[in-house]
Amino acid sequence: MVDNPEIHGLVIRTTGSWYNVLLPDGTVFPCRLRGNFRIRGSKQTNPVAVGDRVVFQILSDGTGFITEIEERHNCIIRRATKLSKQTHVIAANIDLMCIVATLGLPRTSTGFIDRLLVTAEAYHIPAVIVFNKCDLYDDELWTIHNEIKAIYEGAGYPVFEVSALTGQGVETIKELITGKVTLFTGHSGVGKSALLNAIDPSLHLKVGEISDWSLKGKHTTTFAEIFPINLNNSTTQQLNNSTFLIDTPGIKEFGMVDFTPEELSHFFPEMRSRLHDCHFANCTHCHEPGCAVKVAVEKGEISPERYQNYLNILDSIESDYPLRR
Ligand SMILES: Nc1nc2c(ncn2[C@@H]2O[C@H](COP(=O)(O)OP(=O)(O)OP(=O)(O)O)[C@@H](O)[C@H]2O)c(=O)[nH]1
Ligand SMILES: [Mg+2]
Ligand SMILES: [Zn+2]
Repeated sequence: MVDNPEIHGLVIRTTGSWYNVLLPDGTVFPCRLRGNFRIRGSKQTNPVAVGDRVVFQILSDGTGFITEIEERHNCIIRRATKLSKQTHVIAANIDLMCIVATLGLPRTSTGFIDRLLVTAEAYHIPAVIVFNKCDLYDDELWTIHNEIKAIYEGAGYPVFEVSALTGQGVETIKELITGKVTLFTGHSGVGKSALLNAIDPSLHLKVGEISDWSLKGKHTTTFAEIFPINLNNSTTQQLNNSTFLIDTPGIKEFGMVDFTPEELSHFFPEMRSRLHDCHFANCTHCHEPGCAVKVAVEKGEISPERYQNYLNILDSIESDYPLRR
């Protein structure tokens, strides 16, 4: 392989032991990993994820052979199953996490949103919340929506309302994602793939049939995939393939990794800004006297719902933290 040049590309899809790698000119090579390939830490079920930038060489049969994974700016990791030690890299090198939520069909809880937000904070990835299916809202759902929106905007997170069905709000999302690598995540059935199709109709992603729909969701998308997209609207510049969307399979529960119970409040921005006012440096904001976070909750400056979700996450990571050592 002496004269075989090294080529740099982007992993756009992984299936079994094959990785599809995209080159800047638009060519895609099916590649495999060198057999003895290891990435730091052996707990991960997948050494290479979509969004990874890799170096490969072309073999005589036209397939590629990945020799190197370039250093990641970040990646999102979740526990493979609830009590598993194994972890799974959902995607790497993400600029924006777009949490897709719905108030009905299925209903996304704030507890679930907060687990995703904490993960985004832990990996230093900016996050926004997009409520889809707004075409289904009646006055009561708009009231609930506006209450939830106030909670998250109060905590510093942008909240958007869209309908992949009618196109409402989609232009705003296009502006938001231009020039970025954006990961779309959320429960099955919230309309992640439908929203990607609304952003770029040429994607033709598979969307769940209405008739298949059940409260549990159906998992129409079965593996993560990254799509380079071109937005041909007058408000955005020509993109030179700098805009990428990552569609992911729906998740039911998000098993968090990589941080300790003591760190958790650092990942709630509205708590983070008050931590230095707690009496104890290692305050967990549950029962300690002189806790600035609890005072802020009592004063209505921190949402009681976010605080309760904090306590629930704290409880869950305290009970399974030993698993991860
Ligand atoms: N009324 C309404 N239905 C929508 C909207 N967006 C998506 N749907 C429907 O919701 C269902 C699920 O949409 P998908 O795009 O497959 O959902 P998903 O989040 O990609 O689901 P998974 O791939 O299983 O994770 C489909 O029946 C869509 O037609 C919307 O804005 N309004
Ligand atoms: Mg999907
Ligand atoms: Zn405290």
